[in-house]
Amino acid sequence: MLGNLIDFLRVVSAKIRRRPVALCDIGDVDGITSAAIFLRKYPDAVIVLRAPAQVQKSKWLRLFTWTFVADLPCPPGAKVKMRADHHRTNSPCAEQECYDPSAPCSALLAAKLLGLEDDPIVRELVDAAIQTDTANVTSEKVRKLDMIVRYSRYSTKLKIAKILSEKGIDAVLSLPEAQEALEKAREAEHIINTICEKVPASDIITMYFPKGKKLDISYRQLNIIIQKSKNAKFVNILVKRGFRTYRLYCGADKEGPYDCTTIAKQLGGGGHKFAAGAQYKSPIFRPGEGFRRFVNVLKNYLGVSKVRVIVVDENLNLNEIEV
Ligand SMILES: [Mn+2]
Repeated sequence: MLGNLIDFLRVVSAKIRRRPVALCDIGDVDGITSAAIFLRKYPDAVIVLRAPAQVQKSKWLRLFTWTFVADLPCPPGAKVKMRADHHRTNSPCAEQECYDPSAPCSALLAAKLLGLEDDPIVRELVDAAIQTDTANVTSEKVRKLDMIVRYSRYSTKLKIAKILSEKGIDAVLSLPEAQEALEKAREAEHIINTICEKVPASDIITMYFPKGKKLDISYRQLNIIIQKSKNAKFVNILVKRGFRTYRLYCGADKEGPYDCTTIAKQLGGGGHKFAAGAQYKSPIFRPGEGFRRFVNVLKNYLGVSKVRVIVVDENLNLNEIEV
Protein backbone atom coordinates (compact mmCIF):
# COMPACT_ATOMS: atom_id res chain seq x y z
CA MET A 1 0.00 0.00 0.00
CA LEU A 2 2.57 2.55 1.15
CA GLY A 3 5.07 1.13 -1.31
CA ASN A 4 2.61 1.83 -4.12
CA LEU A 5 2.15 5.42 -3.00
CA ILE A 6 5.89 6.00 -2.82
CA ASP A 7 6.45 4.50 -6.28
CA PHE A 8 3.54 6.52 -7.68
CA LEU A 9 5.16 9.71 -6.38
CA ARG A 10 8.57 8.64 -7.71
CA VAL A 11 7.08 8.20 -11.18
CA VAL A 12 5.16 11.50 -11.01
CA SER A 13 8.35 13.28 -10.01
CA ALA A 14 10.26 11.55 -12.83
CA LYS A 15 7.63 12.74 -15.29
CA ILE A 16 7.89 16.32 -14.03
CA ARG A 17 11.67 16.20 -14.40
CA ARG A 18 11.31 14.51 -17.83
CA ARG A 19 13.29 11.49 -16.78
CA PRO A 20 12.86 8.05 -18.35
CA VAL A 21 10.79 5.55 -16.33
CA ALA A 22 11.27 1.80 -16.40
CA LEU A 23 9.16 -1.07 -15.09
CA CYS A 24 11.05 -4.33 -14.51
CA ASP A 25 10.42 -7.70 -12.90
CA ILE A 26 11.05 -7.69 -9.15
CA GLY A 27 11.51 -11.41 -8.70
CA ASP A 28 14.90 -12.37 -9.99
CA VAL A 29 18.30 -11.49 -11.39
CA ASP A 30 16.90 -11.16 -14.91
CA GLY A 31 14.53 -8.36 -13.88
CA ILE A 32 17.11 -6.53 -11.79
CA THR A 33 19.87 -6.79 -14.40
CA SER A 34 17.44 -5.60 -17.09
CA ALA A 35 16.77 -2.56 -14.90
CA ALA A 36 20.53 -2.09 -14.41
CA ILE A 37 21.13 -2.24 -18.17
CA PHE A 38 18.53 0.48 -18.66
CA LEU A 39 20.24 2.56 -15.95
CA ARG A 40 23.56 1.99 -17.69
CA LYS A 41 22.07 3.73 -20.73
CA TYR A 42 20.00 6.29 -18.81
CA PRO A 43 21.63 6.87 -15.38
CA ASP A 44 18.94 9.37 -14.34
CA ALA A 45 16.07 6.93 -15.01
CA VAL A 46 13.56 6.02 -12.31
CA ILE A 47 12.98 2.29 -11.84
CA VAL A 48 9.86 0.58 -10.55
CA LEU A 49 9.99 -3.15 -9.77
CA ARG A 50 6.89 -5.34 -9.79
CA ALA A 51 5.77 -8.97 -10.18
CA PRO A 52 3.83 -9.91 -13.35
CA ALA A 53 0.52 -10.35 -11.47
CA GLN A 54 0.90 -6.89 -9.91
CA VAL A 55 1.41 -5.35 -13.35
CA GLN A 56 -1.83 -6.93 -14.57
CA LYS A 57 -3.84 -5.79 -11.57
CA SER A 58 -2.40 -2.39 -10.67
CA LYS A 59 -4.71 0.56 -11.29
CA TRP A 60 -1.98 3.19 -11.30
CA LEU A 61 0.83 1.65 -13.38
CA ARG A 62 -1.38 1.93 -16.49
CA LEU A 63 -1.81 5.69 -16.05
CA PHE A 64 1.73 6.42 -17.22
CA THR A 65 3.72 6.16 -20.41
CA TRP A 66 6.66 3.84 -19.69
CA THR A 67 9.96 4.38 -21.44
CA PHE A 68 10.98 0.78 -20.87
CA VAL A 69 9.42 -2.45 -19.62
CA ALA A 70 11.49 -5.60 -19.11
CA ASP A 71 10.72 -9.22 -18.25
CA LEU A 72 7.08 -8.20 -17.75
CA PRO A 73 3.86 -7.63 -19.72
CA CYS A 74 2.80 -4.02 -20.40
CA PRO A 75 0.41 -2.59 -17.81
CA PRO A 76 -2.99 -3.15 -19.53
CA GLY A 77 -3.73 -0.27 -21.92
CA ALA A 78 -0.59 1.68 -21.00
CA LYS A 79 1.65 3.25 -23.60
CA VAL A 80 5.09 1.62 -23.57
CA LYS A 81 7.95 2.83 -25.76
CA MET A 82 10.40 -0.06 -25.51
CA ARG A 83 10.08 -3.55 -24.11
CA ALA A 84 12.46 -6.47 -23.71
CA ASP A 85 10.86 -9.80 -22.86
CA HIS A 86 11.05 -13.53 -23.44
CA HIS A 87 7.85 -14.82 -21.82
CA ARG A 88 5.66 -16.78 -24.16
CA THR A 89 2.55 -15.64 -22.33
CA ASN A 90 3.34 -11.89 -22.66
CA SER A 91 2.44 -10.87 -26.18
CA PRO A 92 4.12 -7.82 -27.79
CA CYS A 93 2.59 -4.52 -26.64
CA ALA A 94 5.23 -1.76 -26.94
CA GLU A 95 6.08 0.62 -29.78
CA GLN A 96 9.53 -0.90 -30.03
CA GLU A 97 9.72 -4.56 -29.05
CA CYS A 98 12.67 -6.80 -28.49
CA TYR A 99 10.58 -9.90 -27.87
CA ASP A 100 11.89 -13.40 -28.31
CA PRO A 101 10.31 -16.34 -26.45
CA SER A 102 13.33 -18.48 -27.31
CA ALA A 103 15.81 -16.06 -25.66
CA PRO A 104 17.36 -17.31 -22.40
CA CYS A 105 16.63 -14.06 -20.56
CA SER A 106 15.28 -10.53 -20.93
CA ALA A 107 18.57 -8.86 -20.01
CA LEU A 108 20.09 -10.11 -23.27
CA LEU A 109 17.20 -8.57 -25.22
CA ALA A 110 17.48 -5.34 -23.21
CA ALA A 111 21.17 -5.11 -24.14
CA LYS A 112 20.28 -5.57 -27.81
CA LEU A 113 17.43 -3.09 -27.71
CA LEU A 114 19.59 -0.42 -26.07
CA GLY A 115 22.64 -1.12 -28.22
CA LEU A 116 24.84 -2.06 -25.25
CA GLU A 117 25.89 -5.56 -26.26
CA ASP A 118 29.60 -4.68 -26.25
CA ASP A 119 29.64 -2.85 -22.92
CA PRO A 120 31.73 -4.97 -20.50
CA ILE A 121 29.49 -4.39 -17.47
CA VAL A 122 26.38 -5.15 -19.50
CA ARG A 123 27.97 -8.37 -20.74
CA GLU A 124 28.65 -9.45 -17.17
CA LEU A 125 25.03 -8.71 -16.24
CA VAL A 126 23.62 -10.57 -19.27
CA ASP A 127 25.77 -13.57 -18.45
CA ALA A 128 24.43 -13.59 -14.87
CA ALA A 129 20.82 -13.37 -16.10
CA ILE A 130 21.35 -16.24 -18.54
CA GLN A 131 22.72 -18.41 -15.74
CA THR A 132 19.90 -17.69 -13.30
CA ASP A 133 17.00 -17.66 -15.77
CA THR A 134 17.96 -21.02 -17.26
CA ALA A 135 18.50 -22.46 -13.74
CA ASN A 136 22.08 -23.28 -14.70
CA VAL A 137 24.22 -21.24 -12.33
CA THR A 138 27.88 -22.06 -12.81
CA SER A 139 29.65 -19.14 -11.10
CA GLU A 140 29.80 -18.56 -7.35
CA LYS A 141 29.45 -14.81 -7.86
CA VAL A 142 26.19 -15.26 -9.74
CA ARG A 143 24.90 -17.72 -7.16
CA LYS A 144 25.47 -15.09 -4.48
CA LEU A 145 23.85 -12.33 -6.54
CA ASP A 146 20.83 -14.57 -7.05
CA MET A 147 20.48 -15.09 -3.29
CA ILE A 148 20.99 -11.40 -2.57
CA VAL A 149 18.31 -10.37 -5.05
CA ARG A 150 15.84 -12.94 -3.73
CA TYR A 151 16.28 -12.03 -0.07
CA SER A 152 16.62 -8.24 -0.24
CA ARG A 153 13.91 -5.73 0.52
CA TYR A 154 12.56 -3.40 -2.15
CA SER A 155 14.75 -0.36 -1.45
CA THR A 156 17.83 -2.60 -1.48
CA LYS A 157 16.81 -4.09 -4.84
CA LEU A 158 16.68 -0.57 -6.31
CA LYS A 159 20.08 0.17 -4.84
CA ILE A 160 21.44 -3.09 -6.28
CA ALA A 161 20.19 -2.18 -9.77
CA LYS A 162 21.94 1.18 -9.53
CA ILE A 163 25.25 -0.28 -8.32
CA LEU A 164 25.12 -3.06 -10.93
CA SER A 165 24.70 -0.41 -13.61
CA GLU A 166 27.71 1.56 -12.42
CA LYS A 167 30.18 -1.04 -11.18
CA GLY A 168 28.96 -4.56 -11.85
CA ILE A 169 28.44 -7.57 -9.62
CA ASP A 170 31.50 -7.39 -7.34
CA ALA A 171 30.45 -4.00 -5.98
CA VAL A 172 27.06 -5.44 -4.98
CA LEU A 173 28.61 -8.42 -3.19
CA SER A 174 30.55 -6.10 -0.89
CA LEU A 175 27.50 -4.11 0.29
CA PRO A 176 26.53 -4.57 3.97
CA GLU A 177 22.94 -5.18 2.82
CA ALA A 178 24.24 -8.03 0.70
CA GLN A 179 25.71 -9.77 3.76
CA GLU A 180 22.38 -9.41 5.53
CA ALA A 181 20.51 -10.89 2.58
CA LEU A 182 22.98 -13.76 2.32
CA GLU A 183 22.47 -14.51 6.02
CA LYS A 184 18.69 -14.67 5.42
CA ALA A 185 19.33 -16.85 2.39
CA ARG A 186 21.39 -19.29 4.46
CA GLU A 187 18.55 -19.66 6.96
CA ALA A 188 16.11 -20.21 4.10
CA GLU A 189 18.42 -22.76 2.52
CA HIS A 190 18.43 -24.72 5.77
CA ILE A 191 14.61 -24.79 5.79
CA ILE A 192 14.52 -25.80 2.12
CA ASN A 193 16.99 -28.64 2.70
CA THR A 194 15.00 -29.88 5.70
CA ILE A 195 11.84 -30.02 3.58
CA CYS A 196 13.66 -31.55 0.66
CA GLU A 197 15.07 -34.43 2.70
CA LYS A 198 11.55 -35.48 3.69
CA VAL A 199 10.08 -35.46 0.17
CA PRO A 200 10.07 -38.89 -1.51
CA ALA A 201 11.47 -38.99 -5.04
CA SER A 202 8.89 -39.12 -7.82
CA ASP A 203 8.32 -37.97 -11.43
CA ILE A 204 5.48 -35.72 -10.41
CA ILE A 205 5.63 -33.90 -7.08
CA THR A 206 2.81 -31.75 -5.77
CA MET A 207 3.17 -29.77 -2.57
CA TYR A 208 0.84 -27.52 -0.59
CA PHE A 209 1.83 -24.98 2.07
CA PRO A 210 -1.37 -23.93 3.91
CA LYS A 211 0.66 -21.56 6.15
CA GLY A 212 3.05 -20.55 3.41
CA LYS A 213 3.58 -17.01 4.61
CA LYS A 214 5.09 -18.21 7.88
CA LEU A 215 8.12 -19.66 6.10
CA ASP A 216 10.53 -17.03 4.90
CA ILE A 217 11.78 -18.98 1.90
CA SER A 218 11.81 -18.57 -1.86
CA TYR A 219 9.32 -21.12 -3.13
CA ARG A 220 10.72 -20.76 -6.64
CA GLN A 221 14.06 -21.86 -5.28
CA LEU A 222 12.43 -24.72 -3.37
CA ASN A 223 10.81 -25.82 -6.63
CA ILE A 224 14.13 -25.84 -8.50
CA ILE A 225 15.88 -27.76 -5.72
CA ILE A 226 13.08 -30.35 -5.51
CA GLN A 227 13.21 -30.83 -9.29
CA LYS A 228 16.95 -31.34 -9.28
CA SER A 229 17.40 -33.45 -6.16
CA LYS A 230 14.41 -35.73 -6.82
CA ASN A 231 14.94 -35.93 -10.57
CA ALA A 232 11.32 -34.83 -10.90
CA LYS A 233 9.74 -33.97 -14.24
CA PHE A 234 6.87 -31.86 -12.94
CA VAL A 235 6.79 -30.02 -9.62
CA ASN A 236 3.87 -27.90 -8.47
CA ILE A 237 4.02 -25.96 -5.23
CA LEU A 238 0.87 -24.23 -4.05
CA VAL A 239 1.28 -21.67 -1.29
CA LYS A 240 -1.53 -20.09 0.68
CA ARG A 241 -0.30 -16.56 1.20
CA GLY A 242 -3.19 -14.97 3.00
CA PHE A 243 -6.80 -15.43 4.03
CA ARG A 244 -7.84 -16.28 0.46
CA THR A 245 -4.76 -15.60 -1.66
CA TYR A 246 -2.92 -18.48 -3.30
CA ARG A 247 0.27 -18.60 -5.28
CA LEU A 248 1.40 -21.40 -7.56
CA TYR A 249 5.00 -22.17 -8.51
CA CYS A 250 5.23 -24.66 -11.33
CA GLY A 251 8.48 -26.20 -12.57
CA ALA A 252 8.91 -28.72 -15.39
CA ASP A 253 11.80 -30.60 -16.92
CA LYS A 254 13.13 -28.83 -20.01
CA GLU A 255 13.07 -32.09 -21.99
CA GLY A 256 9.33 -32.41 -21.37
CA PRO A 257 6.71 -33.75 -21.48
CA TYR A 258 4.98 -31.28 -19.13
CA ASP A 259 4.08 -27.65 -19.81
CA CYS A 260 3.74 -25.29 -16.84
CA THR A 261 2.04 -22.52 -18.79
CA THR A 262 -1.07 -24.70 -19.27
CA ILE A 263 -1.57 -24.97 -15.50
CA ALA A 264 -0.55 -21.38 -14.72
CA LYS A 265 -2.79 -19.84 -17.39
CA GLN A 266 -5.86 -21.63 -16.07
CA LEU A 267 -5.21 -19.99 -12.71
CA GLY A 268 -4.76 -16.55 -14.25
CA GLY A 269 -0.96 -16.59 -14.44
CA GLY A 270 1.71 -17.34 -17.00
CA GLY A 271 5.40 -17.79 -17.67
CA HIS A 272 7.50 -20.36 -19.48
CA LYS A 273 6.97 -23.99 -20.36
CA PHE A 274 9.50 -25.05 -17.72
CA ALA A 275 8.75 -22.39 -15.08
CA ALA A 276 5.47 -20.57 -14.59
CA GLY A 277 3.37 -19.16 -11.79
CA ALA A 278 0.02 -17.73 -10.85
CA GLN A 279 -1.53 -15.77 -8.04
CA TYR A 280 -5.26 -15.97 -7.49
CA LYS A 281 -7.95 -15.50 -4.87
CA SER A 282 -10.76 -17.66 -3.53
CA PRO A 283 -14.25 -16.21 -3.16
CA ILE A 284 -14.60 -14.34 0.17
CA PHE A 285 -17.09 -16.81 1.63
CA ARG A 286 -15.13 -19.87 0.49
CA PRO A 287 -11.52 -18.99 1.35
CA GLY A 288 -10.42 -22.64 1.19
CA GLU A 289 -11.58 -23.17 -2.38
CA GLY A 290 -8.25 -22.07 -3.87
CA PHE A 291 -6.72 -25.45 -3.03
CA ARG A 292 -9.60 -27.34 -4.71
CA ARG A 293 -9.36 -25.12 -7.75
CA PHE A 294 -5.67 -25.88 -8.21
CA VAL A 295 -6.16 -29.62 -7.62
CA ASN A 296 -8.90 -29.73 -10.26
CA VAL A 297 -6.77 -27.90 -12.82
CA LEU A 298 -3.88 -30.28 -12.14
CA LYS A 299 -6.03 -33.44 -12.29
CA ASN A 300 -7.57 -32.25 -15.53
CA TYR A 301 -4.20 -31.55 -17.07
CA LEU A 302 -2.75 -34.90 -16.01
CA GLY A 303 -5.96 -36.73 -16.93
CA VAL A 304 -6.21 -38.47 -13.56
CA SER A 305 -8.98 -38.70 -10.95
CA LYS A 306 -6.71 -38.55 -7.89
CA VAL A 307 -3.42 -36.82 -7.12
CA ARG A 308 -1.07 -37.19 -4.18
CA VAL A 309 -0.30 -33.92 -2.44
CA ILE A 310 2.38 -33.39 0.20
CA VAL A 311 1.06 -30.91 2.76
CA VAL A 312 3.79 -29.04 4.63
CA ASP A 313 2.96 -27.19 7.85
CA GLU A 314 4.83 -24.31 9.48
CA ASN A 315 6.84 -26.72 11.65
CA LEU A 316 8.07 -28.49 8.50
CA ASN A 317 6.02 -31.61 9.12
CA LEU A 318 5.02 -33.37 5.92
CA ASN A 319 1.73 -35.18 5.45
CA GLU A 320 0.88 -36.93 2.21
CA ILE A 321 -2.78 -36.90 1.20
CA GLU A 322 -4.71 -38.18 -1.79
CA VAL A 323 -7.31 -35.81 -3.21
MN1 LIG B 1 13.28 -13.63 -17.26
